[in-house]
Formats: sequence, C-alpha cells, structure tokens
Amino acid sequence: MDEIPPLNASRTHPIDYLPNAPSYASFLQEYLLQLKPCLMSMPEISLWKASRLWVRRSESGAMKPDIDVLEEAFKDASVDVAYCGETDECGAQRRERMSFSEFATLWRNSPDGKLYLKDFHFCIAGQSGAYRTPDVFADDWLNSYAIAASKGEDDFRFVYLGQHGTNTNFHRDVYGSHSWSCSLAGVKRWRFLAPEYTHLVRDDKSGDMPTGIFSAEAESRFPDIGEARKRIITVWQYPGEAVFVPSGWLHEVQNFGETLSINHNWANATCLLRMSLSLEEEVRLGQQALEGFELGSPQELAVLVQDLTTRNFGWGWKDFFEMIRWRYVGCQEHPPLSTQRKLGVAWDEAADYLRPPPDVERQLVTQVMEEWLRNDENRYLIEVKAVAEEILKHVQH
Ligand SMILES: O=C(O)CCC(=O)C(=O)O
Ligand SMILES: [Fe+2]
Repeated sequence: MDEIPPLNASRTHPIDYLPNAPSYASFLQEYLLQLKPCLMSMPEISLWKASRLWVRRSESGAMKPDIDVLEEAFKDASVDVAYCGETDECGAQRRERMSFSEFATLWRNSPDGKLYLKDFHFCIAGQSGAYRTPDVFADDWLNSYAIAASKGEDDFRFVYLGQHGTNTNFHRDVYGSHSWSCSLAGVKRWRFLAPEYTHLVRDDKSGDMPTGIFSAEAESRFPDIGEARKRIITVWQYPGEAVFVPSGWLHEVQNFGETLSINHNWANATCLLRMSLSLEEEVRLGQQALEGFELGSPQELAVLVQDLTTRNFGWGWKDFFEMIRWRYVGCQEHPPLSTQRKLGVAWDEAADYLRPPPDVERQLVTQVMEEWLRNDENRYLIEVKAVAEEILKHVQH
C-alpha cells in the first residue's frame, strides 16, 4: 500500500482544496453546477456529537473509532459487513449481515480482519442527532424522497467504519447521484476518474467495470485501462475534511488506519441530467438483454424493460420522476413534514437560500423532462409519461 503523505504545509492537492467552507452561492457556481470534485476543511465536523463520542485520540495522536461506545449506541442494529480480503463468486467483496454487537466482537478479536462496515443506515438506527449535514450539501431530493416514500425505513445516509487496509471498489454512485463524505477518523485515499473517461473502463455490453483501477484483472479485461490510469486523480482525506464527489465521477477508496466517516448519497437539480443519462444507459442494457425474445406488444416490452432496470439498477424512470415530482412540484400529495415527524421520520428540507435560484432549477428540470419526452421510445410508458408531463407543466407555470 502507498505511503500516507504527511499532513503539513507542503501538502499538495490535485483537486481544489478549500481551507474554509465556501458560501453556498460559490459552492453552487464552482462545484455543483460544474460537477467538479473538491476537498474541504470542515471544522464543524469536530463539533458533531459523533466526533465527541464515537472517536477518540490514540497515543499516536491520530483519531480512532471507539468501538465500545459505538457498540453501546447501536447494539442490535443490523449491519452489512464487507470482508475486504475475500471475494464472493461474482468477484465482489464477500459481505455478511450481522448485528452491530457481533461486528464489534469481530473488530476487537481480529484487528487485521479487513472488516468494513458499509452503508450503515445510522439515522434509521436512531442516531440522526449525531451530526448535521453541512449547509452546502443540504439541498437533497434523494433522501427527502427516499425517507418520505419509505415512511422512514430507507435512506442514503451512511456511516462507514473500517479497519486498516479496507477499501471500496471502483464504482459510480447509486443512480448516478452525488455523494459527500466527512471523515472523523483515519485517512482515506480516493482515486477519481472523470465521467468523460468512463468508456475506457466500462464494458459496453455488460456495463461491468474493474474492481480496482490498478488491479491485474483490469488489465486482462479492459484494453484501455492504461489510458484510464493516466487520468486518475488521487486525493488524500484526513479527519475534519469533506470530499464532494459529483454525479458521474468514478472512484475507489482505500483506508489507512481505522476509519470512520459519515456520508450521504444525494441529488438535486444539478445532477438530474447526469442521473437521467445513467438511467438511460441502464435501460439500454435491459433492452439488449431482452432483445430477440417474443415478449408481447412494444408497450408490454417497455414495461418489462423498466421492471428489469429497477431490479438491476435499483430504480427506473417512474421512481426518478417521482423523486422530482416530490421535491419540485411539491410535497402536497404526500404526508406533510409535520405528519412525517409523527411517523418518526427525521428530515429537514434545505432552506431556500441553500438551493439554486428558481430560474436555474427550472432550466435544469425542464431540460431533463423535455429530452425524455422527445425520445420516441418513451411514449409506451404511459404512466411515467403522465408524471413527466405533470412536472413539465408545473415548471412552465
Ligand atoms: O468511504 C468509502 O469507502 C466509500 C465512499 C464512497 O464511495 C462515497 O462516498 O461515494
Ligand atoms: Fe461512492
């Protein structure tokens, strides 16, 4: 594994480093609208309850997760643990579901086990008060919709808790959303590849990508990997820092020391176009998979392709547009926030000054809707089309 670069004045940054959290207006202009990644110093992280309780300073001076305190907070919560040293039959990291307490026992008993607790829905497990979403990341349609639609049973707000040497394989984020990650303990090495180079690392037919950009397997399966490697951007993230990963950027993460981070997948007007392009690619893969079978009328086939896309990718056009309708057209048909609270759903919408100006939002939503409606293939999806038209009508008035 690489040497961790020292955290001192000579530290250099291959992407923008923001020593102070930017204003929302400048974050919107410089990063969100341009879909440009950045690394920020985020002193407010140290004020979170999670920083006061879940991590402590070790003798070496580095921050470390406090597994005993975490166990006390999460005990019986069900968690998904990756064994980063092992692969399953599909070549992915082997994963196991267990209680947090079982995970804590493994963590204590095998410090070199490369155990990585990922995508842990810590808010649903009752700890949403342990942090506060930084202002620049507050405008989030994805969590707003997921939490409301699932009545608080599902979201995209995660804790990542890993031992030394753990990693997350090369990927694009769920639905082509943005993500942000705030580090509380340990050092994370990110490797980024800009979206315009996706074709170098993605198999057209299967949609497969290498598990690691520098892996041997990448060389045998992806002939253009050398070109992709030349374009990799490496970023080191320390505790107290936030990384913004814009929609569509491919990335992998390697942990140095025991790490704890909080992250969200999130979405808003600025990534709708990229999300719709991701979905379009997935729909195309679904169409290819069903090609040549007698599956009924074009309308029946279109519905089947959507079912397949939802199964493989997690959602289809209907859910994507429902998210836009929920947050953009308005929450009036869904339980209002006060009702959501009674259901135990803790979610605060971003204040208006933390959203793009209305004309910017309108233009971004319009573009996605118009492009979708212009595509002839979509005329068979009658229900989805009605939602798209409703959104467009709302935007135009
Ligand atoms: O920290 C990790 O291991 C992965 C995080 C990630 O992929 C993300 O925040 O998008
Ligand atoms: Fe990611």
